[in-house]
Amino acid sequence: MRVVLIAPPGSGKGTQALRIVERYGITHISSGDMFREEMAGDTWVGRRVREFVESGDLVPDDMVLEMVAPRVIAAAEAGGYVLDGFPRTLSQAQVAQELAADWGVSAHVVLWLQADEAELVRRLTRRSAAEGRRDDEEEVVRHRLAVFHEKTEPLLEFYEDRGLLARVDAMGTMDEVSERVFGTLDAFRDAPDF
Ligand code: B4P
Repeated sequence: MRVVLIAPPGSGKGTQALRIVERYGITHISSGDMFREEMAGDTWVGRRVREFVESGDLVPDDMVLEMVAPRVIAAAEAGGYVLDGFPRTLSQAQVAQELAADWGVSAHVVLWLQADEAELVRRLTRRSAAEGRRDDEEEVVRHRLAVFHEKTEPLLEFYEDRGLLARVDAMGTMDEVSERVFGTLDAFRDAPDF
């Protein structure tokens, strides 16, 4: 199964991705986790992306694609993937679609998690207090949401036009959201090539 998960910050993208991995036995690819690991290791990549991540801006497309593309191909060969946080711009989506088609690893479905903005801010500021992620501070969260509206929301139409989009209500508890996610993905289980 090959799934793309797109959602505003705080909607439970990373949370639900881990549950999808557990249920369907596919590989989790989180661009955000990759960048945080590079930052924690103070690598060359980590030093370059830090200013973008901590201010809530997007990392430049070429750096993202370089990191994600080989992992997507490897994961598809190993049985499938859930892409968590990628693509996030129209140009990432276009390049990803061409590459995936060339390699025969295109996504089966794009899940779009939706939640009220006030709830998103509440969840992330709670995580900020618990984990101290700098990009979860309220001011940065509001900037990340603005970036999401401007840069990522156009992907809604991109995937809708291609018949890949499935919207999921991300309000409620994590278990309630998982039930809706699984309800959507289970329907694809009998599709060819799954
Ligand atoms: P991400 O790591 O993708 O950031 P995120 O949107 O915060 O997702 P996360 O998975 O952590 O949070 P979730 O909603 O699950 O990216 C971080 C940064 O990396 C970006 O800002 C950007 O700079 C860079 N980046 C990443 N990918 C990029 C790309 N493709 N292009 C360019 N730049 C890129 O969970 C949030 C909180 O809510 C958690 O504490 C969770 O426990 C809680 N929660 C979840 N579901 C809940 C529920 N139902 N009820 C209550 N709480 C819930």
